[in-house]
Amino acid sequence: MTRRLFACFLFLGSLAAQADITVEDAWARATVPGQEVSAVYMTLKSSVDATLMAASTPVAGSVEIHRMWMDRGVMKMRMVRTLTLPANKSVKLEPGGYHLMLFDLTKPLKAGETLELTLTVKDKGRKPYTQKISVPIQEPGAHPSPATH
Ligand SMILES: [Cu+2]
Repeated sequence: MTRRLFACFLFLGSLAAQADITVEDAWARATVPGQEVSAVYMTLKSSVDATLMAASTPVAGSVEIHRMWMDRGVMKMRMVRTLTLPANKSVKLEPGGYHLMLFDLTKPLKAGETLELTLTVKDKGRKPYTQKISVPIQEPGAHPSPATH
């Protein structure tokens, strides 16, 4: 890569930032007709201390970061404003734990298709930047899950 091209990559902050966040095992839960909510799971790893600020997808009216947990045998769920991504530590979004909740789906999520997801991430000294990922849609049965989403 020439110096000039490299400078160009630095200038385009979002492109330069793409190396920082690794996304693995992403999948979205397939829906049945009439279902307007779903969830997306993945493992995130950042090379520096960072924060997941938000997520969006063209197929949902809104996306929230949620956390689920068991409290004396009862499954509870709450929206969290942001998700901390400590440097070089894998943060799992999985059924029964953290997940991205999709609301007001504009179409059913069919297993075998993919959806585009945009993650908004912020780390120290840098403006929030976005990273686009492609998320495969799968039947929930493909993953052992203690929770409804
Ligand atoms: Cu949720």
